[in-house]
Amino acid sequence: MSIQTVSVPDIGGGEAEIIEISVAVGDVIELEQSVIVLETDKASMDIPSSLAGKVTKVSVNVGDKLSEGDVIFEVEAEGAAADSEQAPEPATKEEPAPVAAEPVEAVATTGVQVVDVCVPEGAEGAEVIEVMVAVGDEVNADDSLIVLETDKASMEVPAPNAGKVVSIAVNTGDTTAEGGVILSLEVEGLEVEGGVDVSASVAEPAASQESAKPTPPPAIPETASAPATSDRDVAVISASQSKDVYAGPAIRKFAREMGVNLTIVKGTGDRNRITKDDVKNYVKDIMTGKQPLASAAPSAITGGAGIPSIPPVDFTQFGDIDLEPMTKIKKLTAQNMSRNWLNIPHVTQFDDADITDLESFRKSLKPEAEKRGVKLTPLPFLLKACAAALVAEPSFNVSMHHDGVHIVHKKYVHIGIAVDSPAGLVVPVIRDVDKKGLWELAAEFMEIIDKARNGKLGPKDMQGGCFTISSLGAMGGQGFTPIVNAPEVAILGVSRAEMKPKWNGSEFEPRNMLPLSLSYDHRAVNGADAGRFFTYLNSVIADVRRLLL
Ligand code: CAO
Repeated sequence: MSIQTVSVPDIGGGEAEIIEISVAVGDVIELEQSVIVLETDKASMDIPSSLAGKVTKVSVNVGDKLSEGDVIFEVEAEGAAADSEQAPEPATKEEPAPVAAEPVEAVATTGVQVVDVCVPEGAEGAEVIEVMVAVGDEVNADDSLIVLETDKASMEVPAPNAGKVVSIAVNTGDTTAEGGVILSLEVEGLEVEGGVDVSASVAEPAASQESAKPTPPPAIPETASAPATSDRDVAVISASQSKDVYAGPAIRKFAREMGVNLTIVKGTGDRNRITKDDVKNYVKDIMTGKQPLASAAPSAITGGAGIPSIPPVDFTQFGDIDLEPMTKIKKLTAQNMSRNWLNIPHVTQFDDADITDLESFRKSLKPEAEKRGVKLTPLPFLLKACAAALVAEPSFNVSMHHDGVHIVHKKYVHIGIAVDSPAGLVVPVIRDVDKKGLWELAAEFMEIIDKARNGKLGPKDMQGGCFTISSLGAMGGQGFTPIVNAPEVAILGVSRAEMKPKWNGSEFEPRNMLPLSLSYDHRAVNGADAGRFFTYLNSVIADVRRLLL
């Protein structure tokens, strides 16, 4: 027994990315057992082990870019017969490693040519499992045209040139014949020996097609060869690429770009193969809320919990019901609440603020408020107090950056107010609260509530908040746990004030106490930040003269 390395064999030049690793330290592997899957933008290939034995070290990670000779893993080899220099080639013998139709060689005349794209050598007898284009489609060179499949491999046949699809000779389910035409492309500005400009020679399409036919592709060697990896090669997907996902490289790449986990996408293609439309529809369903958010690809920040959805219930089996369509705002609120609840680790802290003095001050201002035409509820005072606390505790005026590794420190103080409107819950934002006086805030507060209740808020009126106040004080309740309005850092829940006995050091005194609950994003701030903010806030509410300090 000796420790030997298994390296990347000849993969046709260039680099390929590891998309799957099927071995781990301690695994006992067999000769030619698939150990990793490499992928370029056009091809996926299983890399088999050149050695049998026990894996002692894996030197690569998913996402690494590898090229020929790079070490994949070390193995305590059984016997020392093979070494990495004698690695079996990545494509298995039975699998075709076909090559796509070559682009037409530039030789003589130019014009509009009709180019037939033919079944690549080695792919005869394969089944057409997906036709990815339609007549009239404009394609770029290397765009995938059809997907062929044998019992061992799937392959995408790319366009040899950019052009327009003028006819398609195959259907899903067809079995391909050697050299058979797959489809014809109208290609512009091509120089082809003996080529005929079809725009001037439509009467003889056959001749045009014949003369413009691409150079036959090079033969596929009988024995296994290096996998097709050049840009114009056919993508070969081993059936073992992933036990759970049935999709071609182009779809896998597309899914990765969209951040979609293919294992949860339902394939509608032949034998449940995942098509590009399946991925697009999946994303569309997530965006429109048809698909539960929990099954989306896990984000870098959350780690993804994979929450199972609630099974559907037929309520009519329990009695009569009415089914009311949700308003747009209610649907959005439902989505946002679920998103915020699932993504943000909430902590909620409770306290009672003494508003005895604030209330007597507010009541003393009522005549003046009437003269000014504003209604002075406790809310404008709370706005002012929250702004002061955000200024005094800047570590709390922050947001989690969407990259998950930065904190955004804000030099502005914009505060949202949750308003219960006939259409649903909306949160208009009052800007620069710290710079505004009480009367100005009271007037603006009335104005935005009026806009909110009459459905007059624009998207900009509801953006940019640092913090939200949600008051259920007029309705009652002793406390609640509000949900943070992402990307804001926190939300203050305000419940109904009531007279309570408070110990003043020598006796119990009746004081008007306002129950407050502060929910915050524990990714962005710690309990200590929240504690300092909350204590300062309560001190300002208890003695509004502190706002002058
Ligand atoms: N305790 C006792 N009384 C209170 C109070 C409190 N915490 N807050 C307000 N009040 C009183 C007001 O002073 C007013 O009485 P007066 O007319 O005698 O002064 C009365 O209750 C009615 O107030 P209001 O509702 O007209 O005004 P507001 O400023 O308190 O609230 C608004 C405005 C828009 C915040 C509120 O109407 C609203 O829509 N709240 C819903 C918030 C919500 O749904 N949040 C979601 C919950 S989950 O996050």
